[in-house]
Amino acid sequence: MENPAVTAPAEGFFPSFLLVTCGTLLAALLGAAHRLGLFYQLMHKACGGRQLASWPWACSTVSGKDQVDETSVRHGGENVAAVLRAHGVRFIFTLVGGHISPLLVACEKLGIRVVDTRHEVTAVFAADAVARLTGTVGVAAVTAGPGLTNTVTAVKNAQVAQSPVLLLGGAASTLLQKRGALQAIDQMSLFRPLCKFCASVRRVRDIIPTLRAAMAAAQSGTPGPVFVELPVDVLYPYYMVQKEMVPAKLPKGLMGRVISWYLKNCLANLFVGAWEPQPEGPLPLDIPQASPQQVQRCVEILSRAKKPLLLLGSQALLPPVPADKLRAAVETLGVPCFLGGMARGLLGRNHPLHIRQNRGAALKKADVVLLAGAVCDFRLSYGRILSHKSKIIIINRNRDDMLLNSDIFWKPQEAVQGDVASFMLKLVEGLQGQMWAPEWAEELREADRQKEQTFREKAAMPVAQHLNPLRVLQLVEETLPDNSFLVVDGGDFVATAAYLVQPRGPLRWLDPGAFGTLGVGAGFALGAKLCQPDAEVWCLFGDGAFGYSLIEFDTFVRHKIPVMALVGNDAGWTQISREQVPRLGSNVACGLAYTDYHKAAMGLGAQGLLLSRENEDHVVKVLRDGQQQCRDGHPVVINILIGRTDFRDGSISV
Ligand SMILES: Cc1ncc(C[n+]2csc(CCOP(=O)(O)OP(=O)(O)O)c2C)c(N)n1
Ligand SMILES: [Mg+2]
Repeated sequence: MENPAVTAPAEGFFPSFLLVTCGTLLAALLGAAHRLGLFYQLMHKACGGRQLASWPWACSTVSGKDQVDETSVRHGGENVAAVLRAHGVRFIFTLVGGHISPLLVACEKLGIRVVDTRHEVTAVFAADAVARLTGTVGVAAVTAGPGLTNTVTAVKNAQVAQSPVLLLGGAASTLLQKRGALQAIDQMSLFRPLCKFCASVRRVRDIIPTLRAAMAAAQSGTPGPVFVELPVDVLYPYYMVQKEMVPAKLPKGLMGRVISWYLKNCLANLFVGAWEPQPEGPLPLDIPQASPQQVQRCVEILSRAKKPLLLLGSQALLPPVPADKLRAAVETLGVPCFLGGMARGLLGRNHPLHIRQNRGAALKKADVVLLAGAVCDFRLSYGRILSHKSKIIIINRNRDDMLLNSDIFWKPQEAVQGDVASFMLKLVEGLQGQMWAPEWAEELREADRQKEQTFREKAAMPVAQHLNPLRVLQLVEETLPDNSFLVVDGGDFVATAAYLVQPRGPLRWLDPGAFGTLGVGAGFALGAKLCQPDAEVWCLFGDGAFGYSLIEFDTFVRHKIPVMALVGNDAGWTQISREQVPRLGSNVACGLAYTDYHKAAMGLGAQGLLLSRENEDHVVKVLRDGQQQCRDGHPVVINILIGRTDFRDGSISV
């Protein structure tokens, strides 16, 4: 007797095996066809009209509604430029390479100013400055491989500073990737940890939607850099790509025919639908907002405060709220405030609500602290600077930043994830008519005055050699015009300036941000001057930091970008040596020379001036001379020989 339990599976096995095999095969075939773009091409075959292309799938009509027009000289670079223009991009920063030439030429044609720098990192720093100052996306384009690796520091800096930068990178052609092409590396893996959006465009028709998505991602949520890789074959015209991709002499035999079919199909897929009209303008942004209930709870906490304190950080200056609206809201609120990062200068110079010194002491005394875009990282001693007795309200677009070190060193009463400036406007609306006893702000101002008196005393003290940096910076503060932008790049000299020199308005102070990157100066200055050609751009450099930027005076000269650099030349990496010597007993690697940076700049075609003991009574005159030369259209370097003071003793640099 047959045992059904044994025979039944054997009967069903082969049909199911066949079914699975055929299904897998079909799925693989469909997948391959999809990858080769056969479906897309088939759909576009229905375009009608006389075929111009020599291949059946390459369909083109006389009316010009072409799918693959082999004769067209158009190229993907034009699509890139069209999207940038539709997003209001006015500048693109670059260091050229054959991989990206088409997009640069197309940008030039559309009136987007192409500014070529002497190092790719400068191009991205400049894009970062444009992003910060205009509230839009700053754009840089660099070539494949080393061009891109050279940008890494600036991209990371933009990520930490939450600056929306679009980095466009060249790449080997789609077919030659991972086959040993020139400058070809795995660029996506390099930028994925640095950027909030990374994409490699594989077909010309994908350029526009990919760039629109990248632009929106850069500005949405927590802003940051985005990366779009553009292989050469999506940027060059059809006939050039065909020449490179399809060998003139096709191999004989079946294998040859298969290869030839494959290559031609890849080419068709690259270009099919390339010039079909597509929307190019901005996509809607996704910006988190505080809920009315959260705002109401914060209103209640603040309304009961006796000694409230506001700390505004960089995020407060992000769009969509314009800086002057935020400034008005902060003034109406009437709470004394400290301004950090991009919020520096929000209230202009010497505003009665702006407290500048003794932040730690003020935080200890405050009963309610509003951290509006300020983060509990090293700048607030990881939250340890906050008092356990104070009620803390924190608002930030980024949840991780908002809760950084919370429940370890500090505890928020209200943590609100949302746009900072929009929240501030709603908060002020909710607190209408609320007043705080003037004694609190006056107490803080008095502490400021006392601290600033000690600065004046230190500035008047003689130094062993050269000029007292505090005195120089005091005179800079007195000379700095109202329409100026300050760019700062260096160690002790610029950290001292942060105490003594006040930015004249909102978005008029540019520093690297929490990444603390030396070398941002030239790029930031370039971006700032292009955004505000009528403003004066004053850059404060340490001599060490200036080394990164010096060569860009060539860029400033070629592109007629008259900015002024004040180099605090103490012949060393002082911020480091100040601690290294006493703690570890050696000045190794910290020494520089009193280099003639003004002469080096003159060699690059800029103007150079020297300030030293010889002309110490004429500091202001030399600054004014530099200013005048800038107004006459020249970039200027003032090399200021400075001596040592104890002003920064005790401040940490790790
Ligand atoms: C790219 C980079 N390299 C190194 C450092 C470490 N670092 C911080 S401050 C500093 C010294 C800066 O020297 P300088 O620009 O001359 O300013 P000074 O302190 O002498 O005023 C250094 C090397 C850094 N922050 N960034
Ligand atoms: Mg120095």
